[in-house]
Amino acid sequence: TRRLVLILGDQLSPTISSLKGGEKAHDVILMAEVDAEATYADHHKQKLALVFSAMRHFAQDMEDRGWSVDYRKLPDGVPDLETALAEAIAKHKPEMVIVTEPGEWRLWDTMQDWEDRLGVPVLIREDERFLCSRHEFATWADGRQTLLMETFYRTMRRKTGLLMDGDEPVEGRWNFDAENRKPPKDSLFMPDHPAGADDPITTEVLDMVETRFPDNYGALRPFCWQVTHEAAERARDVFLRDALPDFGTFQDAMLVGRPWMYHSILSPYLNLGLLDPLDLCQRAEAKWKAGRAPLNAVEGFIRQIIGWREYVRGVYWLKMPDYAGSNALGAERPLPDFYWTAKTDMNCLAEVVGQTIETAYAHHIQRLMITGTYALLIGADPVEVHRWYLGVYADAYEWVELPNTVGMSQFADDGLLGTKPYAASAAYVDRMSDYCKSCRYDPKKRTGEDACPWNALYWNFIARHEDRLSRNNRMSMIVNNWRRKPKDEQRALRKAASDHMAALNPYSG
Ligand code: FAD
Ligand code: DLZ
Ligand code: SF4
Repeated sequence: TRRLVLILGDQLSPTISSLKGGEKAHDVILMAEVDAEATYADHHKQKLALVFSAMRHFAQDMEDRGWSVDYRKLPDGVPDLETALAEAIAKHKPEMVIVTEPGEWRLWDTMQDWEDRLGVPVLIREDERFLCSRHEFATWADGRQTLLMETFYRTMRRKTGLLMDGDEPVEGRWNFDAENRKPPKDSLFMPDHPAGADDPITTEVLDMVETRFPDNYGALRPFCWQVTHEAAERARDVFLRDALPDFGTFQDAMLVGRPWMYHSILSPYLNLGLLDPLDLCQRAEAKWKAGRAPLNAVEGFIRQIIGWREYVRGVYWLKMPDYAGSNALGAERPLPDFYWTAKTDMNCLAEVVGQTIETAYAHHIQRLMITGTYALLIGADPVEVHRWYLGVYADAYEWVELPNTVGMSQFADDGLLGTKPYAASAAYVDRMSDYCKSCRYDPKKRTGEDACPWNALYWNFIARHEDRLSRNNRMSMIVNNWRRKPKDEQRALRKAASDHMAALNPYSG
C-alpha cells in the first residue's frame, strides 16, 4: 500500500482533499466507528445513527467506485481513531498516512502527535470544503478591532460572486433582513419534511444504536434523516422548490407542533459533507434569477451559509482552545432537568426541548431565543450549556456549535461574536410564536402566580449585570428602564426570579 487515507465521519465527500492525487489500485481508505468519537459528547441517538449510517453508505459508495476501504464497525469497533490507524498501518504497511484536517480542535491537537507515535509520515491537508481557509480568516481578522460578521460576509460575496453585479451587490443592497423576520400566521401552508431513511443499512445501524447507546439523549425512532448524497440532494431540491420562497419572511417564527417551518433542515448534510455549501448557494441564487424565489429569501439563506457558517468556523479556529472556557458573565448554575425531559409548564421550553428530543433538530431562533435565552437569563454555566448543544442536535460539531453557544447565545465571550446579549422577556416569545397561547402562564404579567417567569428572569438578568450592560450602547436604554422602576417593583421582580431559580433541579440522569 502506498497511502492510507483516513476519512473521518464528517468528511463524507468524494472530493475530500485527503483523496486528491490518490490511486485506487495502490491506496487504502480507512474509516472507523470508534468509541471515543461516539462518547465525547452525549450525542442524540439520531445523530449517532445518522453519522454511522452515512459513513457506511459512503464506504459502500467508494467501494463501488473502485476504492479499497478498510471499514471498522461498532459495536466491535476500536477505542479511538489512533488505535484504528495503528492497526491499519500494521495490516496495510503504508508509506504514509493522509488525512484532511478535522473540524474540531480536540482531534487536531491529537493529530499533531500521530507522526511520532505511529512511526509513519502523516500528512494533514486543508479542508477545502470551506470557502474561507483558517489562514485566510486569520488574515482577515488580523488588526481588526471588531470582527463584524457583516463585513466578513461582504468579502465572501465578492469572493464567490454570489448575488453580485460586478463589484456591487445585486439591487444595490447587501442585506434584506428588514423584510424578514415576520411573526407567524396561523394559516400558513407548510411544506412536508421528507421521511427519514429506512434502507437495510440504516435499520441495522438503528438497532445497533438502540442496543449499544440505550441511555443517550433523545428518541431514536421515527428516524428523521437522510444518509446518502442522492437523498440529501432530493431533500435540498424539495427545500429550494417549496420552502425557500418563504424562508426569509418567516425565518424567526415559531409554531406549536411545527418543528421544520420554512427552514432548509440541511445543516446535518452540509456538516457531514453530503452537500456542498457553494453548490447549494448557487442553486438558491438560480431560483432567484429564474423568478422562483424573492431576493430577501435567497440573500438571507446565502448569508447564513457563506456568512455565518464560515464566520463562526473562522472565529473557532482563531480563538481555540481558550474559547471553550469563556465565561464573561461568571455564570455557574447547572442546566435544569427539563432540558433532558421537556417536563416543564413553560410551554415554549416544553415545545422546543420536546421537538429536540423527538427530532434532534430545532431551528436557529428556537436554539437562540428559547433554550439559549432561558439559559442566559438563569445564569447557566456556559460549559454545561455548550455540552448540551454539542450533544442534542443532528448537526452539532464543535467548530460551529461552540461559537454559536458560548459567543452568540450566552455572551460568555464578552461580545466578540454578538454586540449584545440575546436577553428577551416573554413579549418576544409572544410576538414570534404561538407558544404563549397554550401556556399556563400569562406573558403580559410580571409578578404573581400566573406571571410568565421569563419577565422576572429578564429584569433580574438586567439588574445582575447592570454595570456591564450600562456600558453597552445597545443595552443602556434598557438598564435605564430598570433604574427608573420603583424600588418595590424591583424587589418583587428580583424575588420572583430567585424563587423561580431556587425551584429548578439539575438533571441527575
Ligand atoms: P437554515 O435556517 O435553513 O439555514 C441554512 C444553513 O445556514 C444551515 O443549514 C446552516 O448550515 C447555516 N447556518 C444558519 N445559521 C447559522 C449559524 N448561526 N451558524 C452557522 N451556520 C448557520 N449549526 C450547526 O450546523 N451546528 C450546530 O451545532 C449549531 N449549534 C448551534 C447552537 C446555538 C446555541 C445556536 C444559536 C445556533 C446553532 N447553530 C448550529 C446554527 C443554526 O441554528 C443551525 O445551523 C440551523 O438551525 C440549522 O438548521 P437549518 O439547516 O434548517 O438552517
Ligand atoms: C460525530 C462522530 C461520531 C459520533 N462517530 C464517529 C466515528 O465513530 N468515527 C469517525 O471517524 N467520526 C465520527 N464522528 C465525527 C467526528 O467526531 C468528527 O470528525 C470530529 O468531531 C471532527 O469534526
Ligand atoms: Fe414561554 Fe412565558 Fe410564553 Fe409560557 S407565557 S410560552 S413560559 S414565554
